[in-house]
Amino acid sequence: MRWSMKGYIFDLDGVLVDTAKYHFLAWKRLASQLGIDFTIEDNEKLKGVSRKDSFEIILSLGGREIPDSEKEGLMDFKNKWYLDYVHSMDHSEILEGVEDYLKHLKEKGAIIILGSSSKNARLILEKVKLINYFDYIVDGNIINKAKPDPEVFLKGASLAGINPNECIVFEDAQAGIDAAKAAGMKVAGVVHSSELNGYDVEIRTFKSETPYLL
Ligand code: B16
Ligand code: MG
Repeated sequence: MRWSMKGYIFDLDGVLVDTAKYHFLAWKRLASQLGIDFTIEDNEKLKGVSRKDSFEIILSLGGREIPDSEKEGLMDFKNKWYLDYVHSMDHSEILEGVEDYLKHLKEKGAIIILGSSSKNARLILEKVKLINYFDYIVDGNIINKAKPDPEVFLKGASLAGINPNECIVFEDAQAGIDAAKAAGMKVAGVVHSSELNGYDVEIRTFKSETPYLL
């Protein structure tokens, strides 16, 4: 199958870099302080999900209720711990084959867009030195509705002045795949270990030749 798309939209966490492990460590620290047992399996439920929604999932796993007035402060602690990890990131944390693929797309003249729920996306792209590949960045700071709402991807297409059906989204999380389909885009499922459904093509690693067919 060969598709020639105009826009290539990349999720960040789990597609370009593996920051899920840092989210896990920071959430686990907060969960422990709240007396909630939070496992690596539970962490799968947070992939692609906004910070606020992630915290609600953790609270419900622990059967805990916390006044809304305290939630922001607790999420700020989590983000500070997460950023301690992010600040030590460098170029070596880019997932296998990603940079070669971005180079390939640039040479083809494709439009490269970031579509991430993360409010830390720009900082992470700068730390790993991928930021210059991106023509447009849509992140958690400029969207109102988190994945699986299609807003993040539709905004990317609209900034680039292209139609949704001219875009393919690379996603590793079910919420993101659902968002991309709801946007009317093609989806490449970047499959690590968890089960995903609803994508059009599967990619295990960008090192394989699969992406070059797109
Ligand atoms: P932050 P993505 C998502 O990024 C992560 O997958 C998800 O685990 C995280 O909760 C969310 O970003 C918000 O991140 O706390 O940095 O704003 O996969 O959409 O690139
Ligand atoms: Mg992701």
